[in-house]
Parts: sequence; structure tokens; C-alpha cells
Amino acid sequence: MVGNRNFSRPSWQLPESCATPEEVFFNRRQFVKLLGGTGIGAGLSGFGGIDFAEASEDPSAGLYPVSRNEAYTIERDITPEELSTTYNNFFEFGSHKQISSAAQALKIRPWEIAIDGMVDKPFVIGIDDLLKKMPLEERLYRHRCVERWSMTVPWSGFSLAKLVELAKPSSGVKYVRFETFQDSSVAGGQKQFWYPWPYIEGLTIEEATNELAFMVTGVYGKPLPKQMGAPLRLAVPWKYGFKSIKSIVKITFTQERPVSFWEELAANEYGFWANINPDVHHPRWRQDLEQPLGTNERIDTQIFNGYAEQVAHLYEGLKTEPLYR
Ligand SMILES: Nc1nc2c(c(=O)[nH]1)N[C@H]1C(S)=C(S)[C@@H](COP(=O)(O)O)O[C@H]1N2
Ligand SMILES: [Mo]
Repeated sequence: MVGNRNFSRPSWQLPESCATPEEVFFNRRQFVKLLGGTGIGAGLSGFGGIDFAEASEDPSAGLYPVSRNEAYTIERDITPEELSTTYNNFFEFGSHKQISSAAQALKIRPWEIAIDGMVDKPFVIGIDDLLKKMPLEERLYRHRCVERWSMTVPWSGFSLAKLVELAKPSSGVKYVRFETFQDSSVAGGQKQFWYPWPYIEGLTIEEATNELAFMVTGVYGKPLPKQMGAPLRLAVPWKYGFKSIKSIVKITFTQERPVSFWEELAANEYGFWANINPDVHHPRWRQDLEQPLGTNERIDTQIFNGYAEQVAHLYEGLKTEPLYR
């Protein structure tokens, strides 16, 4: 049930991303209960003991807010910050949603990103130097988890295409591979040996240079909080959320298709492409509905999460590939 390559993994060790929607809804109810009917945002300062003041100590704090690129707005309501920053998937800090407190152990300065593989000249760049080189903007994006909950998020960051330009890849490059930090002394989840750490994700070079592929460095007009993948994460909003890899330390240009963390664990459930499609279901649950976090709504899943206009052309010549898993 969890992928033939891991047949020896006991079934009780199902990853949390396989949580039933019922569990997701239950967690949301718990959260609403914690709010105690005083309304979203009220009385949250002490919630979970999370120190949200931390963001103001981030050396990049002065860069935000950045101006919104109006080409990327959506009709949906923005998900309340208090929800999206306390209900997270970041398995490095635990295989459940309440990792925001544990994630504060991550040290995000100094933070270096290695750019290597098939490039003009491999290099390492500090996050603050990278931030100086890149044109920052805000974009409102949908974010849809394979577990069926969704959010609308005001990401700040820069187009991945700009970073590809900076890297100067050689002409034969087919894929971009991303890698998350590895340090089990701060990320207790990485002591769970049955996961194939570090977290890896990948895109084709065409996907990586599509206008929608976005490197995120901030959210809600502030530096990105650690639980959301500070100081640098990916956002590919036409794909399921697991593609949007957090806390990136290495970006490799290659001819070989990367095997992602989830694909390594369960290739039949979480493939390389993971494009959102209401008609292609997860082997264990349907995908035609989604639930925006913090609401009781169930809304129709849209092909490519509503971004067909920007990305459908990427897949026209690839009819034999399992594009939706
Ligand atoms: N390194 C890393 N990146 C990750 C994950 C993770 O566990 N580790 N979870 C993914 C999943 S399943 C989702 S849905 C999104 C969640 O992002 P959010 O917590 O900011 O909403 O991050 C993705 N990126
Ligand atoms: Mo997810």
C-alpha cells in the first residue's frame, strides 16, 4: 500500500501526508475550538508558545513588504496568517501538522545555497546576497496539498527563472533538483530513519523557467517563518504542495530526472509530475474537491489548480507520461 520499494516498512508507519481528510477536518475543528469563538486572530499571541516576534530579528526584515505583482491575484480570500503558520507539513520537524514551535530551532543565518551540476561555474551564495540580486515581488497564489486542504497565500520572493538565469545552466540541462538542509540535531524528524532524508524535489527545466515557478522568501509582507520553509522555498502552485520544497540548500542542474522524497517512499502515490487534476485520484482518496483551510467549504478542484492558461502547454508533447501523479 505504501509503495513496493518499501514493502518492509510496517503499515502503521504511514506518512502523515496519507492522513484521511477526516483527520484534517478534525484538526481544523480543534483549532477553531482553541480560538474559543472570539474570532480569528483574537488571543493568539501565546498560541502554542510560538514566538512570532522572531521574524523581526530576521536580517531581511527591512526588505518587506514588497510590491504586489497584480498579474498574480485571485478572487479567493487570503488564508488567515494564524492558520497557515500553525498548520504545516514539514516532516523534518515531525510527521504531524503542529510543527511550528519545533521548527523555531532551525538556524537560518548564516544560510548558504549551493548551485551546481551542469552550470557555467558552480557557486555558493549566501541568502542575503541572493536577496540583493533578485527582484522581489508579492504574488497571491493558491496552494493545494495532496491531502485536499488548500490555502491562498501572499508569497514574497522572486521568479525561479531569474535564479536559473543567474546559474547559467548549460544547454543540455533537462531537470532542476532541489535539496533541503539535513541536520537531525535541530530537525528531530530526520531521526526517523525510514524516511529518505534529505527532502528532494525536482522540476523539468521548462517547468522551472515557467513564469509561475516562484522562489519564496517571505509571506504576509514579512520574512518567511521557519515553519513555512525559511529562508528559501519553492512554490509551484499548479502542482500538489509536496513539490514546494522548503529550506533549500542546494540546487542542481542535471540531465537525470530527480527522484523526490515522496516518490522514493511511495512512487505509486506521489510521482514526479504531481500536477493537480480533479479526475485523477490518489489511490486512497478522491481529488475532485478541496477544502480551503479555515472554512467549511468544499470547492471543486480545478485542472492545474486553476493555472492551465500558464502551464498546460508544458505538457502537450508528453501524453505518455503520468502527468497527474
Ligand atoms: N523540506 C520539506 N519541504 C516540504 C515538506 C516537508 O515535509 N519537508 N512538505 C511539503 C508539503 S506536503 C506541503 S503541503 C507544503 C506545506 O507548506 P506549508 O506548511 O507552508 O503550508 O510543503 C511541502 N514542502
Ligand atoms: Mo502536502
